[in-house]
Amino acid sequence: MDHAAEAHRTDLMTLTRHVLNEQSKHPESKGDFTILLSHIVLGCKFVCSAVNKAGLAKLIGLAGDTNVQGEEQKKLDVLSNEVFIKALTSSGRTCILVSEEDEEATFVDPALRGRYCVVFDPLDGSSNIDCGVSIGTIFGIYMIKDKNKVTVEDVLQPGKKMVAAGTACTGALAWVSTLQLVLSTGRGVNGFTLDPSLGEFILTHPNIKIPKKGSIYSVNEGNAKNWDEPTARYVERCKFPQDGSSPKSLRYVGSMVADVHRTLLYGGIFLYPADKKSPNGKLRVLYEVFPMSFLMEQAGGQAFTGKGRALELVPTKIHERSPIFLGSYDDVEEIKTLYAASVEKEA
Ligand code: FDP
Repeated sequence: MDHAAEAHRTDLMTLTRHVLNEQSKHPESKGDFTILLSHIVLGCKFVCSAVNKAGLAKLIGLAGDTNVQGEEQKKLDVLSNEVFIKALTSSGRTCILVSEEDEEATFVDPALRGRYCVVFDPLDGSSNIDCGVSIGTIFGIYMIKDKNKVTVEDVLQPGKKMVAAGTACTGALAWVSTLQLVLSTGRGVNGFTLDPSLGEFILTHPNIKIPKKGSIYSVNEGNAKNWDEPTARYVERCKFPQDGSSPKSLRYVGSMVADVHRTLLYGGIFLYPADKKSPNGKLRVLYEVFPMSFLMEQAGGQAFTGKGRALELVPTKIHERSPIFLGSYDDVEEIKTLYAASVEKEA
C-alpha cells in the first residue's frame, strides 16, 4: 500500500480549511472573510444546481414560462441574483453589492453591514444555459475603511485594490456535472472542485500558474470586420505566425467564465476587443474584467485593455465596459507591442 498517497487522499484540503490556513497567517484577522466566502460559495452551488435542474426539467418537459401553480417562473439569472444578494446581505460582512443584474448598487442595511464590497456576475454566459454549455459566477471583493460612511465610490476603485477574486464554472467529467471554483486572495491562485457526495470544495489545482506562452486564442471572430488594426493583425498572426511556430488553435465557448478558466489552465489568450460598433468593448469592468485580470496576474499572466494594465483602470460608473486581452504573459506581451506600434504610427 502506498501510505503517502493514502494519507494524501484522506487528508482533504477543503476550501474552508484552505482559507482558515490563510487566515492564521494574519493574527489580526477575525474570520470575516471566511464567513463571507462561505456565503459566496452557497450562491455558486445554487447557480450550479439550478442550472442542472433546469436542464433536467427541460428534458422531461417540465420547463416553461409558468410553473405548476400557473405562476410565471423566474429566469435563472434573476433567481441566481436573488440568492446571491440574500446570501451576501445576511452574511453580515458586506456593505455594498454590485451585480450585473441590478442597475443600481445595493447598500446593505446598516444593522447588517460589514467591511466588504462584493461585485459579481451571478450567472455569466447565460446565453449558453439552454444547450448545457459551461456557465458560472464571477466575483471580486473590495474592503472599505469605514462601514458607517459608505458611498458608491467605495467600489469605483481600480482592480488592483481588490482583496480577492474568483470564479465558479460548471463543466462535466465522465457524464457527471462538475463545479470548479478558482480563488485568489492575492497570494497566488488555487482551484477547488466540488465533491457532490461531500458537498465540499476540495483543493484539486493548487498554486495555478498559467503557461508563459499558449497555443490557443479565444475571440468572437464574427466581429472581425469591425476590429481595429492591432487586434486584426494579432489574430492574423495567431493563424499565420511570423516566427515559424505552429498556428494557434481557436477555442471560443462564448461564456467568459469558461473561456478564461480554460485559458488559466491551458494558457493562451482571451480577447474581447473594442470594435467600431462597441468602442468600449462588451465586457464589464467591475465584475468581469477586474476579477479575471486579478486571477490572471496572480497566476503569472497579464491583462491589458489596449491602452494599459487592466487592473489600473479607474471605473467611473458601476456598469462600465472595457476592451480586454488577457492570458499567458508572452501572448499578451505581443498584443501590447502591436498597440504600442499603432500609437507610435499615429503620433
Ligand atoms: P453572455 O452575453 O452570454 O452573458 O457577459 C457577457 C458574455 O456572455 C460573456 O460571458 C461572453 O464572453 C460574452 O458575453 C460573449 O459575447 P459574444 O456573444 O458577443 O461573443
